[in-house]
Order: sequence, then structure tokens, then C-alpha cells
Amino acid sequence: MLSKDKTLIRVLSGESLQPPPIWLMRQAGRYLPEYRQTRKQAGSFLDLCYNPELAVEVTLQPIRRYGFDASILFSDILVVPHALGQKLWFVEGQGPKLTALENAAAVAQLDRSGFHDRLAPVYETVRGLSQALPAETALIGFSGAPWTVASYMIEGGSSRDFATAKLWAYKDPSGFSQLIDLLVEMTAEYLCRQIEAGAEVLQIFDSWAGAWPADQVIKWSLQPILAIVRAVKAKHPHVPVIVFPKGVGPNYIAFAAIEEFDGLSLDSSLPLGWVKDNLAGKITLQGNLDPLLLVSGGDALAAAVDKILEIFAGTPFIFNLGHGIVPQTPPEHVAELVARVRGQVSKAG
Ligand code: 1CP
Repeated sequence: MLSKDKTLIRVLSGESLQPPPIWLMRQAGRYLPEYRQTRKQAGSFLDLCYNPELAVEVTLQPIRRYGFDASILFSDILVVPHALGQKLWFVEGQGPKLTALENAAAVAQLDRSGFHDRLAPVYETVRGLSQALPAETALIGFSGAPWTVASYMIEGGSSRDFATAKLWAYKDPSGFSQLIDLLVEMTAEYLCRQIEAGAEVLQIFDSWAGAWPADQVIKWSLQPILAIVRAVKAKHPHVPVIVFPKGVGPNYIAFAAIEEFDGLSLDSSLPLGWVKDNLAGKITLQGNLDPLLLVSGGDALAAAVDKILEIFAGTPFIFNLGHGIVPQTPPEHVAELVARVRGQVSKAG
């Protein structure tokens, strides 16, 4: 099957499909028993990311179970700082930890020379997937956006308020820009290599874009992402890119207006009526079921799914969550969701 005939790629080029294609952020992961088993076999989470055979296996697990229309490379956004020589480790129950970058001098010491060598196993995973996936399943490559990745590099891990990273940007914008510019350049190269290994669509995750006031969203989220997309499209003009600027509220309008973006992933906070009035028809939309509805299941899930399907009917749309699947999600609820989106069960009430 040609890549342009896959449902995900058709909607990203502006077609509306009924039923819409469906995939879910974090569709591989701890909610699946087979993932937990492979993860144990790999050792640590990072060992799994850098083991092409096992990374291919965990990427395929949700495809086998649910037949999603797209598969997303199994890796993490933080392999980019790791490949720049920053120390990275994952603590069970706490998430990622990095040795925090404190200033522009530390940025200058990051090592770009070994970048693609360190990421070679990720490229091999993409090559393995493009061989192993069913013909109708699109392969999505991804990266974090510069701001979200920089926030982990500066805070040394997850953060509640991003105070250290934001204060650096406010007090020393030119030093902070050096880090953002480095991430723009290296992320663009990283995504080009994923395409060259077989990725057919890209998604750029700016999970913490909503940490900024509205004007700063343009400067530190939209503009760096646009610089990456321009650099990637200069080499690979036909590969569609989905952007996820989580939490930016009315600034979603600014993202929808960017010609270089092909898809916009919506978080669950956006009112569907507002989305219909302000975004529908401008760009292919993706989203935005609350991941906790997938935990609850039942009537609440069915009603929310039907409402999303109704609002987006007749527009280019990809069914997804508003953020990643959470570990406590019952796998059978995911099966119910897929059946409902595909019209294989009767409508609620
Ligand atoms: O214990 C485990 O097995 C690790 C859990 C886990 C998994 C399954 C982490 C740690 N990362 C991942 C995989 C992952 N991460 C994927 C793979 C493919 C898929 O979607 O199926 C992707 C696309 C990511 C991207 C990612 N990592 C983001 C952006 C998307 C999002 O969820 O906002 C972010 C912010 C990260 C950082 C990260 N990785 C892992 C954790 C626990 C975190 C921290 C999250 C936080 O700060 O709240």
C-alpha cells in the first residue's frame, strides 16, 4: 500500500473520513501486561528505548491488540538531551531525572559530535517498524518541542511550575535562546533521520507549552516548532507534521494559521463548541478525549466519544486523547473505544 493511501495520511492532506482514523498517545506502555513483561526483559526503561528488537515489539503490541490506524515509534522525548551528552536516568514512580543545566556555559559544553551515533538504535527501530507494520498502518516518528525538552534539561526532571526554566528565559533570554536554537537544529536533524529510516508522519510534542503567558507561547513554543518544521520540510516537503501545543488555550488559533503545520492535536481542556467555531476547517484536528474517561469507561466514555464524533463529522479529523493514556487504564476500555469510533456498537442513549 502506498503511504498516501493510508487513512492517517489522507486526513492530514485534508480529506474527511467516516469513521476517522484512530491512534492514542502513549498507546504502548504500562497499561498493557505484555508491555510490562517486555520492559522487565529489557532492564531499564532507557535500555528498552535503545534496544531496537524490543522497542519494535512494544510498538507493535497495541497494533496487534486494537488495529490502530497509526503506530508511534517507541522512544522518549528525552533521548535528545541524552544524545547531547546530558546524564539521564528514570526513577521508578518518579519519572525522569537529568543533571540540570544551569547556564549558557553548560549549554556550550553539550556534545553534538556523538549525537546520531547515540541515536542509531532509534533509527534502527524505525527501520524495523517500517518492515514489520501492517500495510495499512502509518508510522509516526516524533520528538519533543524545544521548550518542553529544555524544561527537563534545566529543571533536572519533571516540574510543577517550571520556575527555574522560565526565570532563566526572562532574565537571560539570549543565553536561553542558545539552548532553544541548539534544540531546534538537532531536533530537525533527528526528525529528518527518522523520515529517512521510514517514518511517514511526524508529531512534535510541546506538552508544557501551557506554562507560558500567551505572548511567550509564540516566542518559545510556536516559533521554535515552526523553525524545526521548516528545516525538515526543506528536505522532506511531503511528510505531514502534527503539532501538540498542550494547554495554550486561545493560542491554538495561532497554531492553526501556520501553513507549514498539517495537523493540530487538541488537549482535553478545549470546549468543543469553541473548537468548531475557531479551528475546524483551518487544519486537520486530532484529539481530544480526556484520558481519565478511558479509565472510567461506561456511559461517561460512550457519551463523550459520541459527542466528539458528532462535532468533527465531515471535517478532516483524527480520533485521539487530549494527552497520553495513563497506566491504570483497563485494556478492555481501549477495545470498547476503538469499536465505538469505528461504529461497531450502537450509539448511547
Ligand atoms: O516505566 C516506564 O515504562 C516508562 C513510562 C514511559 C513510557 C511508556 C515514559 C517515561 N516514556 C514512555 C514512552 C513515550 N514517551 C512515548 C512512546 C510511544 C507511545 O506514545 O506509545 C512518547 C511519544 C513519549 C513522549 C514523552 N515523554 C513526552 C511527551 C508526551 C506527553 O506525554 O506529554 C514527555 C513529556 C515525556 C517525558 C517522560 N517520559 C517518561 C515519563 C514518566 C515522562 C515524564 C512525564 C512528566 O513529566 O509528567
